[in-house]
Amino acid sequence: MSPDGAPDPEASVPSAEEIEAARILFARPAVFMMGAVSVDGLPAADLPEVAFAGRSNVGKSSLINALVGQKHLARASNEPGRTREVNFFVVDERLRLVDLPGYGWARAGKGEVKKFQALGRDYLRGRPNLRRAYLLIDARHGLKDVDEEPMAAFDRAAVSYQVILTKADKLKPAEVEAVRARTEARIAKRPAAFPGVIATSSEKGTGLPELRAAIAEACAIGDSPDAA
Ligand SMILES: Nc1nc2c(ncn2[C@@H]2O[C@H](COP(=O)(O)OP(=O)(O)OP(=O)(O)O)[C@@H](O)[C@H]2O)c(=O)[nH]1
Ligand SMILES: [Mg+2]
Repeated sequence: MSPDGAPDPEASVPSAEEIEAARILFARPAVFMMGAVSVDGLPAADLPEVAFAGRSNVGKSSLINALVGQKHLARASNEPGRTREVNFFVVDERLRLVDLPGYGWARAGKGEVKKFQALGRDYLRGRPNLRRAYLLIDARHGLKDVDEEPMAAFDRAAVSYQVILTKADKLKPAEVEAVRARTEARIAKRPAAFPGVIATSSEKGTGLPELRAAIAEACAIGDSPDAA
C-alpha cells in the first residue's frame, strides 16, 4: 500500500523489510492441523487462509513444505492424486496454508476422484476467511486449457488468486522469464487475478521469499508479534 492509501501498482514487489518479516514468520512453528473430507468437516473460519490449487503433480504439497522449511509436513509424491483431503497447516498460530487435491489427472472421471476434487472446489467457493488462492502452474508447461476452468471459477466467485509457476529449476532462467511474461499477459484481463506471477522452485528455493511476503501481505500480517 502506498503512504496515501491508494492502490499501489508496485504492491506485488515486496520491500526488503517485508521479505525479512515474512522470513521470520515462516521460520516460526508450522504444524499440521487436520485434513477435511467434507465441507462439514472444515475447521472454523477463525484464521486467515491461503490455498494452493492446481493440476495434480504440479507441486502444491512440495511448495507448502518448502515455504515452511519442512520436508515432510505435507505429503508430496510422484504419484498423481496424492492429496485427497483438504489439508490445513497452521503457521505461527496466525495463518493457515491449505493444501488442496489436484485436478486434471488421467483418472479424473472416477467416483472417488470426482469427490475429492469437488471438495476442493466447494472449499474454494465458500470460504469466508480465504484471503488468496494460489493457482500453481508447471513452469515447463505454462497455462493449459485445464487451468481455464479454475480461473473462470475464481473470477465468477470473486476469489482473489495469484498464479505461481512451479519447478522453475527445470528450465533455464531466460526460459522461466519468458513463461512468466507470457503468463502475466494471459491473466492481465482476468477480473479476480492478482497481477504478477511468481516463479518458484521448491527444490532450489527460488521465489520463496517473495511468495512468503505475498502470503503475509494477503493475510494482513505485519511485523513480528513481539513488536506489539
Ligand atoms: N524439480 C522439481 N520437482 C518438484 C518441485 N516441486 C515438486 N516437485 C516434484 O513433483 C512431484 C509432485 O509434487 P507434489 O508436491 O506431490 O504435487 P501435488 O501438486 O501436491 O500433487 P497432488 O497431491 O497429486 O495434487 C514430486 O515428485 C515432487 O518431488 C520443484 O520445485 N522442482
Ligand atoms: Mg499434494
